[in-house]
Amino acid sequence: MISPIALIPRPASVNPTTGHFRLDGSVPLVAASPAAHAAAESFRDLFYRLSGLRLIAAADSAGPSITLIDNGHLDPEAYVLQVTPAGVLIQASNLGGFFYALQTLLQCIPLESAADPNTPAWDIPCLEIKDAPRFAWRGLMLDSSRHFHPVAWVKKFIDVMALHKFNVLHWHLVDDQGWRVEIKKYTALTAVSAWRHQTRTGHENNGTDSDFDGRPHGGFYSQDELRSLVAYAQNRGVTIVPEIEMPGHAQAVLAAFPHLACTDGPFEVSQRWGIHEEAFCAGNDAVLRFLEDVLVEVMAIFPAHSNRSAISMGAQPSNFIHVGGDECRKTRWKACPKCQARIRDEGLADEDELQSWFIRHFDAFLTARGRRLIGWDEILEGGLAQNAAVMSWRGEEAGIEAATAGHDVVMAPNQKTYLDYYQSEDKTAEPLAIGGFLPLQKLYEFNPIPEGLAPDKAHHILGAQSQLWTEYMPTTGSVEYMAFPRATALSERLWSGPESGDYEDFLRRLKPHLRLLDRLGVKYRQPS
Ligand code: TNX
Repeated sequence: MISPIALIPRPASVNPTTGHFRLDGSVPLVAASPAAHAAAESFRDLFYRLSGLRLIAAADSAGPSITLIDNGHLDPEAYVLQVTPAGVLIQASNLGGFFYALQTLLQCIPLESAADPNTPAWDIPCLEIKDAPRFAWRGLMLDSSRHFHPVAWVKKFIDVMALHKFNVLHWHLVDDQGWRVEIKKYTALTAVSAWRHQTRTGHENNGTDSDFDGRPHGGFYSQDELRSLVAYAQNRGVTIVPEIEMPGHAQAVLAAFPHLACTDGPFEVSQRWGIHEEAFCAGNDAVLRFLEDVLVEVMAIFPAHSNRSAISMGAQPSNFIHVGGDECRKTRWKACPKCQARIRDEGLADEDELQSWFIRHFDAFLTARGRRLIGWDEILEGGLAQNAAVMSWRGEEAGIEAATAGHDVVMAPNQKTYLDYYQSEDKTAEPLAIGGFLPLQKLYEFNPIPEGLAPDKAHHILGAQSQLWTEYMPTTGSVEYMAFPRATALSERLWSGPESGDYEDFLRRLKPHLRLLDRLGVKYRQPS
């Protein structure tokens, strides 16, 4: 019995034909070009974990095979997948395209139907699929500062992202509660800033001062680990965009380097949530040099790709460096002689313009090194260099404003994409979350192109992403529970476009998809 195929995200076109192709241990995976080979290797690894069968790799084959061939006429990430009784043929022009074709093929394989686990064989229905993504930026943001995530789990997260054809992991590596990147020049960042003494329990807004768990928490990624993750992601079509927060969300850094603050300190790596008053001193040149040094090492870990003007993400390292820019309270700056002197010397109107000056400094620094700055939408306030890109999180207005002004934009509106919001209206039935209510269906109906944006500016919307802020996700299991299947719904909007698909049909296809997540051990929330 061949089960009906159910693909997520829905391909641009699916053409069923007659017959089936028998996949068993004798069928080689044939890849000639380096891009095809890299995609095939990643897939072999994934398929083995899902099915127990290690496909044979080959450079050519005379008999039935899964063959990957280069087709330079296809766009990056696009693919053609043909299953005939004689074999499987995949065409693409880059690693992403090959990998996505294999992911789609995976969803066509009725894994449950293998009769004998010792000699597995599956009948894949014949078909032809032509597919390409609607948006270039299909992202998830992971906050590994509020809670640290082990490298092995980050790899699992990348695997699950890749299964959904997500191609950007925006990695929030720095915040008040912990610094997670090894920086060779400033070892105190990992000796001190990566560790907090304990963590707030319960909700920040209704807890008391005694609500702390009394357990140290922390960790960091060595540069070697980060490089291996960049490569791991790249081989699965995923670009990692690192985020180094400035000038706010800096308390963990200030715990190790108090002289970079406006006031004397001492400061501690924060044990609680919410917006903090501490920030880098924007009037102190030592702050600029310190962050430049950090960015130099970050750029070396997350190297640029050669095609510097291209937006095309996925299967290549990131040209973008995210500098945060959100929620900087300027209280300290108002009372700081150095900040006030900077405002005077640079002819700035106020503290808002000081933040804008600060961000422009780093925009120039990154641009001079062939990189592009991206930041949360506060970076728009006070003006922004044209090349910089904006992540619209406080609703969609900032995205509209930025795109209208000619900036590239990634949509991340909190009410529509924040996965730290509750999944049910009955909050007592759910694990503690930050607040809000964002059900599966709302993500399924999310349109990355904001209403009210002039059609001739829509090309500035690179795509969108969901955010996994982890204040209230203490374990990797809780991240998985909050992420899936809501991110599954988002993946379809980003790959297939806002026009396609109705929710009931999505729910039907979601069932077999969740069985794949089961096989990967993802602790998703059962859709109600
Ligand atoms: C706001 S969104 C923040 C984060 C919090 C999040 C919680 C943004 C740029 N900043 O620091 O974790 O809300 O939802």
